[in-house]
Amino acid sequence: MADLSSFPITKRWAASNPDIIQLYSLPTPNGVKVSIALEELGLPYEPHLISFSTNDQKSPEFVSLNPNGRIPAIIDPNGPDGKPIGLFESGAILVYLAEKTGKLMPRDAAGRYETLQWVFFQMAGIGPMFGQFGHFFKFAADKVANNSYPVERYRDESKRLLSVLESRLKGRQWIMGDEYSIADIATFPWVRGVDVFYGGRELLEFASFPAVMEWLERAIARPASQRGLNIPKRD
Ligand SMILES: N[C@@H](CCC(=O)N[C@@H](CS)C(=O)NCC(=O)O)C(=O)O
Repeated sequence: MADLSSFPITKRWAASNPDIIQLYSLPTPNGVKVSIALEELGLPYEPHLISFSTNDQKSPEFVSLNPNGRIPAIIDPNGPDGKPIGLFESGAILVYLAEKTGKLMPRDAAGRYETLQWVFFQMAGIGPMFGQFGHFFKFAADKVANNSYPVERYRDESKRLLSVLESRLKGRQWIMGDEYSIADIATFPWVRGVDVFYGGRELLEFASFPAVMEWLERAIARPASQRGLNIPKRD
């Protein structure tokens, strides 16, 4: 049986099966990337709910695994060289899982770099910009009631990013063509989330991005997405 005692997070969120991947998360756009990938890959794992209502993500135990105090994070007891590894940053976790299994990423070098390029596009562009849009449009709307600039700035940048995605998806089933990959898994939860969590569908003019909308529907409909979108279960 794997010994995870060197990871202080396991003192607060105990592993009932330390031989399988431990996932510390919440079903947010960044969190579900990892549960969806794990479901797609069929890897056994144990989800632990990190609750924002009790600020679990800032607790010393959680921060011992992710010093940035944000979900998702994992421990894989069977990491490189058979040793346990802890990881945070959803993009890094997706790349790790793809490389561990040889799935969800093209095998050839050029296809691999192209996939990484789109994963980074999500991590550096779509995630942060959609997140700021949601913050000003929904969560801090009262603070910017007399200043339309923040919502306009992030609305315009989000729409611009959606148009980049639209051009990429026109004539393609998935971001990498016929092959479903971690680039799709990184990206679709954010496009869904900007609608479901922030109510931004109209303001971002979703209807003007038909290829993105069809791709989003296809991605959400996958059985692994249906499961992963609700893992870990909220209280
Ligand atoms: N770049 C990070 C971002 C993680 C992130 O921002 N997670 C959010 C949830 S989607 C979070 O933990 N927020 C809690 C907080 O900021 O305290 C990743 O992709 O893993």
